[in-house]
Amino acid sequence: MSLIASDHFRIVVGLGKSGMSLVRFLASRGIAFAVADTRENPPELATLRRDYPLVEVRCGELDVDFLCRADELYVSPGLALATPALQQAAARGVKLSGDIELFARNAKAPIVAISGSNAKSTVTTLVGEMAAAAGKRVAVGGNLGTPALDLLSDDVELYVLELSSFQLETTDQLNAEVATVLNISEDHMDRYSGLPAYHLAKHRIFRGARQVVVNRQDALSRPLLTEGQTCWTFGLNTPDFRAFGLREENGEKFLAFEFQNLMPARELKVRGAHNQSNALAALALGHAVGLPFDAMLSSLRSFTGLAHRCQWLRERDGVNWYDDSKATNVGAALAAIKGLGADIDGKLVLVAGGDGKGADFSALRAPVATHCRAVVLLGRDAELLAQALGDSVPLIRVKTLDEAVQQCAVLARPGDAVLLSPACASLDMFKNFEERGRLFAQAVEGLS
Ligand code: T26
Repeated sequence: MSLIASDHFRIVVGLGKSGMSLVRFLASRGIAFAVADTRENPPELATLRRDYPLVEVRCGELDVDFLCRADELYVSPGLALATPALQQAAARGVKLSGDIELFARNAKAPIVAISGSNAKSTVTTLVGEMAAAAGKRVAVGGNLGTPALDLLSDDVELYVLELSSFQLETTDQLNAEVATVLNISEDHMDRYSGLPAYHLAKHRIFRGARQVVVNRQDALSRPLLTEGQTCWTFGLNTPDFRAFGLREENGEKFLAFEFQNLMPARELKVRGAHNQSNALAALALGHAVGLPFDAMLSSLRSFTGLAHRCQWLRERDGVNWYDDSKATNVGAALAAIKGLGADIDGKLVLVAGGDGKGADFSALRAPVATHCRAVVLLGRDAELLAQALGDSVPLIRVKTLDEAVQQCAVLARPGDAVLLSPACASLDMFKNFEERGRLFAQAVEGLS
């Protein structure tokens, strides 16, 4: 790994999980590179020093002259492209790229690419399970699980990738076999100038795609240009040509493709309209890459949902407890509040709050007023949530998750459900939403 300035020298900017996958990829191909990170002690530093002791690493404030030794930078999704040092390097002719761009250039099998503000992990997991059930050698990852570059293998027949807007910002040409933006609602407003900029980043997923899947009930999911691309759609209404949807027959709802019923919606183990929509999206994506319906339907029948995604924890004194820690934005919390709220006899006791990332919480007010007995608030943006919710429902402020669980146990009555669905990121108090969910579940388990 020489440090000679040349046309073929790369710098990995950001040494987390995906940064380390870039290091492994570049090293294995004999490509010269160095590593930079704005943090003094990035997460994978010890691993890098152990496995690649000769690679140069620069920690702390980014040095533009150093960055300009590279012809291409692979920028972490955790670092804003607007960072001045990156923009200065770009102005001096350095290309800003990312791990997904490098993946796309090297993948030999078709790619199913999935983005959206919500449900992308669920749909990615479903399509992966469908492909496996169909006997395909499938590799699943990206923004969930394994970083994309670690999936690359000549044995793989199909890649299924979950992609975030930040990963797509550094991707020029994904060339997916089929791409989708499942839905768009406000998220990450601390990193974008507004919804249009966030929308634009997500829609880069369609670049070079041969087929697209569109949500009929979300106009923002529709790519601007589809000439030459095959377009499939999904939605909860009745399907037409090239469309997946719900059809009612003799009072029973069926998942359906065009004019053919596929299976009764009640056979899904996951509840709520949004989960029917997720199943239809997965069917559309799987169908686009030629998966047979029998394998896809058997995967749908056995799917019980992801951890921390409206996950049932226990029943105690007639109260059911749910962990929806993965609800890191308003849209996700709305789906849970409306979905679970409509499904229970009693009311919801909601636990919400954390890092709101500049979100507008006002859309929560009406459904919270309808479905919630009380809301327990915690975290950095608890007061912003309190302002948005107003006096529509009793609000209880707490400092810790343990305290939240104690309060909920007192507030909830038989028939009610307690729902952790924060509408916020967890990073103000926790390592990530998984840790937040685990600690909630632990506290719930600890109740007598
Ligand atoms: O878990 C939660 O509660 C919420 C997580 C969200 O709301 O979606 N996550 C992000 O917004 C998010 C997380 C966005 C990552 C982009 C990337 C990562 C990977 N996770 C995080 C921080 C990679 C790098 C960094 C930090 C860097 S890189 C660099 S150079 N200097 C840095 C919530 O500081």
